[in-house]
Order: sequence, then C-alpha cells, then structure tokens
Amino acid sequence: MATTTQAPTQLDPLDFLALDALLDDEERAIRDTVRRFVRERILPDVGDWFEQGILPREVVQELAKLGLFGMHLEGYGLPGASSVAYGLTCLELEAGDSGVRSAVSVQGSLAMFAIWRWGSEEQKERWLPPMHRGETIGCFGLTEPDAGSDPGAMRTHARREGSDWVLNGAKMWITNGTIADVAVVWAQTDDGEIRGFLVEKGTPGFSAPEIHKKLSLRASVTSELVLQDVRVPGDAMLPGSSTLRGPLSCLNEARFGIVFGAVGAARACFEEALAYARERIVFGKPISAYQLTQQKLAEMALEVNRAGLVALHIGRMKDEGTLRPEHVSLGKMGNVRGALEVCRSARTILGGNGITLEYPVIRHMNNLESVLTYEGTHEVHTLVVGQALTGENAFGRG
Ligand code: TGC
Ligand code: FAD
Repeated sequence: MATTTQAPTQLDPLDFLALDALLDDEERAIRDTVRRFVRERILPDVGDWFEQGILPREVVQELAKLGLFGMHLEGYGLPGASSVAYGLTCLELEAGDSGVRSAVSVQGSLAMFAIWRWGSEEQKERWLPPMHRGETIGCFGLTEPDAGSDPGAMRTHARREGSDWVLNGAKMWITNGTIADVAVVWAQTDDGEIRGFLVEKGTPGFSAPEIHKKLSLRASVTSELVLQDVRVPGDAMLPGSSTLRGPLSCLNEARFGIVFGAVGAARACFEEALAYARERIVFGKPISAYQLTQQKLAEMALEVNRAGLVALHIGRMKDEGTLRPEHVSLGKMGNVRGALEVCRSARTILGGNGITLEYPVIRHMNNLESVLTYEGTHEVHTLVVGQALTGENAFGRG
C-alpha cells in the first residue's frame, strides 16, 4: 500500500502521529471537556497556586462537578467510564499540573478504589457516593517515614480491643491528608496481617499536619498522618483484604493514571517550547531555524508520541482485561522518565524564561521529580520489570 505523500508542514505538530484518530467519539468528548476545563480554569492561575503552595478547595469541587472522582468505577452511582477515557482525563489534567491530576488520582484511584475493591457493601454505600460528589475528600496512607519503597516494613500497628481497633503509627508524604475527611490507613495487625482502616477526620488521637518547604507538587497538599491510640469501630476496617496485595492493587490504578498523565506534562512543555522557538529571535533568526533546536524539538515530538502510543495501548489492554501490573510498571517508568527529559529540554529552549513561573515549563519539570518518585520510584519499577524478565527478585528481600 502506498504511503501518503503529504508535505511534512501539513502535519499537526501537536498530534504528529494522528493518535486522535485512534479514539472514539465518547473518548474524544470526555478529553475535550477536560481539556477545556484545564485551559479555562487551571492554566490562568496555576502558576500562582504553585507559588503560594495551594490547590484551592473550589477547584477540587469543580473537578467533582465534572464527575471525575472515581469516574472509571462502576455501581454506587459512579460513571463507569472506560479506562482509556479515565487515562485521557489524567493526561489533560496533568497538562495543567501534576497536582491537579494527583487530586483526582488520589481521590478516585486510591481512596475510592480501596473502598470499592476491598470494602463492605455498607462502606461502599456510605462513602462512595459522597466521595464522587466531592462532599467527602479521601486520602491514602501507605508510606511511612521509614517505609516507602518497601511498604511491607510498615510500623503502623492495629490492635484489636473488643470490637474496636486501636491504631498507632505515622504516615508520611500523604497527598490531601490535611484536607481529607477520611483517610484510608494501612496498618499491620498483631497477626501479621496488613489491613486498611477508614479513619475519619476529628477522631481523637488522629492529626494530619501539612508538609511545607516542597519545591515540587506545590499545587497539591502533602501531609503527615499521626495516629496516637486512635480508636475506630470494627466496621471501619476494610474486610476484603488482609495482605499487601490490598494496597498494592490500588497503586496499579493510580500508576495507570500516571502513564497517561506524564504524556500531558510532556505535551504541555513541548507545545510551549515549540511556540517559543518560533518567536524567539537570536543571532537574527528564530531559534527554531537552528539545527540544534530542531533536534531538541524532534526528540520531544518523538517522546510525546511514543509515550502517547504506549499509554493508549496500555489503556486498551486495561479495558480488554489483559493488563498486568508489570505492564503498568513499564509504562510508568518509560513515560515519566521521557516526560522529564522533554521538560528539561524545553526548559533549555526557553533560556532564562525557562526558570520562571511565568511559563509552565519549570513547574512541570519540578512536579515530575515527585512523579518519578511517588507511586513506586523509577528504580522500583525497573526491578518489577527486571523480575518479570528474568524471574529473579532483586529487591533485596524475598
Ligand atoms: P510482594 O511479596 O512482591 O507482594 C506482596 C503481595 O502483593 C501482590 N502484589 C501485587 N498485587 C497487585 N498489584 C501489584 N502491583 C502487586 N505487586 C505485588 C503479590 O502478588 C503478593 O500477593 P499475595 O497474595 O501473595 O500476598 O511484595 P514486596 O514487599 O516484595 O514488594 C514488592 C514491591 C517493591 C513491588 C512493592 O512493595 C511496591 O510496589 N513498592 C512501592 C511502593 C509504592 O509505590 N508506594 C506508593 C504509595 S501511594 C503514592 O505514592 C501516591 S502518590 C499520589 C498520586 O498517586 O498522585
Ligand atoms: P525510599 O524507599 O527511601 O527510596 C530512596 C531511594 O532508594 C529511591 O531512589 C529508591 O528508588 C531507592 N531504592 C529503594 N529500594 C531499592 C532497591 N531495592 N534497589 C535500588 N534502589 C532502591 N505515599 C502514600 O502512601 N500516599 C500518598 O498520597 C503519597 N503522596 C505523595 C506525594 C508526594 C508529593 C511525594 C513526594 C510522595 C508521596 N507518597 C505518597 C510517597 C511515595 O510513594 C514515596 O515517596 C515513594 O514510594 C518512595 O518512598 P521513599 O520516599 O521512602 O523512598
């Protein structure tokens, strides 16, 4: 079959491989709605929010109004959107800011998913509808000061007392912790089980101080969770899971969103760099006319399109039910690393303007340093893929 002979100048730089044609009408409609929201509601102010270290509560409510919290889950009044539609939503949100995507990821893929997958019928009916509507904000507490990559080393402890549970310990780096109405807290029991508990804001002994001085993910609340003899009733425990498989299953969901989200951050930086290169005159010519700049732009286009294809393929696999955690690890490690490279290269094209919040590039670049680390570090995903390839566990334990 003949290849098309259109001149390269007719290609859309922002959809070079025409990936748009691989989406159906519903996916495109959801994508366009979120893209418009980001353009109108996030982009004009997100630089200021980043500078101030806030994500306004009303923005969180607007995300809920759009129906994005738990959008890919079914039942209990949830939309049951496809995985690809959810992924595209994450992509467009992260083209705005990783913190905005994180708000949706943590609410829907971590806190709501934990209840949806491992909760009792009563817990699902009580919590999921108000969480979808944004009336109840959730967080997900797995990481501890001394147990991040290795959550099996957690020290947070749950002791049975009559029909109650008493929790002691601390969680670290918890997105939305300070603003959450309910925290999903993972703890080890006397029997060596790992259990999830729903801890409501205001429970005596429970506090969630905000972590300050971050230089990344600043338009997102990050917190500690402190639990000192926190007593919760027996029905606050998620009954469906008693091992690490419970929390790790939730991570698959959030990591999936990051596979797409990273493409959004990369695309935003590529778009900015391309526009800037065409306008910026140095040595009498736009810098887009120099080979070195064109090489950077071509590499960026390659990465944005490669990562977009990987994300879409992984999304289709998830919708077909063939996606495995190892696939998600491969997607997360490749797409986040690639996005960071795109953003760093874009930053060089912007010269001095590359380091100011007047442009989105350094904000995305700094955010991606967190994305590289959270939801499993680049190294952890490398070892997951390495184990899948060789059958050898190189984590140091197991
Ligand atoms: P291991 O012995 O391999 O496994 C224990 C049990 O879990 C099962 N399993 C999984 N199940 C579902 N999905 C996965 N991805 C799974 N990985 C393992 C496994 O089959 C086993 O099940 P069972 O039934 O036999 O008990 O566990 P390990 O302790 O050796 O750990 C493996 C490792 C290192 C891959 C895992 O611990 C890991 O992923 N570590 C990274 C931790 C991490 O990613 N934390 C993220 C915290 S949340 C966050 O960062 C939110 S950021 C905000 C945002 O998302 O926007
Ligand atoms: P460590 O585990 O101490 O790792 C330090 C370094 O050692 C890393 O480079 C790591 O890759 C490397 N390393 C570890 N093991 C190995 C090995 N076997 N071989 C080679 N290298 C290794 N957690 C939550 O539970 N909920 C949240 O909502 C949440 N939100 C977050 C938001 C932000 C902004 C950030 C920064 C983090 C968040 N986290 C959250 C925590 C995040 O998941 C952890 O930071 C991450 O899992 C890494 O854990 P750690 O920071 O303890 O690093």
